[in-house]
Amino acid sequence: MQQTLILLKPDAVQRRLVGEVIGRFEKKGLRLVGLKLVKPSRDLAEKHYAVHKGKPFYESLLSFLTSGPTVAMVWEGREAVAACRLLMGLTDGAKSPPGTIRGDFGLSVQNNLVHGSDSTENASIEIGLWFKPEELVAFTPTDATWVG
Ligand code: D4T
Repeated sequence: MQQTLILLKPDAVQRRLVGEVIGRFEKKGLRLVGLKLVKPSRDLAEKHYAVHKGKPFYESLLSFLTSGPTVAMVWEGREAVAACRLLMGLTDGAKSPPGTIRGDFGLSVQNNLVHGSDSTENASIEIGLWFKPEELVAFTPTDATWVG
């Protein structure tokens, strides 16, 4: 079963969209196996966005991610990485279709509310950055045979 790291970035928390966005992942049928509120350090933000180091938006992106509380979560389910990316929509909120999280709640590229791992390999690395193994709780949902 795949796992993926989802962040509700500081804009989602400041705009009081946490419950709304978590509800979308829940209703999709994904199962929550890790959840915490974090004020990311510069070191954690640098590691998380290491792939973007040197790009023009890198410093601004780090300032944004470290600017306030972020909800870090691990969601599990069949094809969880791709399923979560589809729920999130495109990077640019203005170009993201209605019905997606970014399409419904934003116009910005940087302040795009949510992060989701883009591959199973990166999910594993990112989960290791944000969570200790003992912070993840495995369980079998009672509706597993119905939801998939
Ligand atoms: P994340 O990684 O946050 O889930 O976003 P995406 O996977 O959709 O997009 P990304 O990796 O290309 O970009 C990471 C992060 O940087 C911001 N960004 C991106 C930005 O501020 N300016 C830009 O020009 C781009 C391309 C938005 C998301």
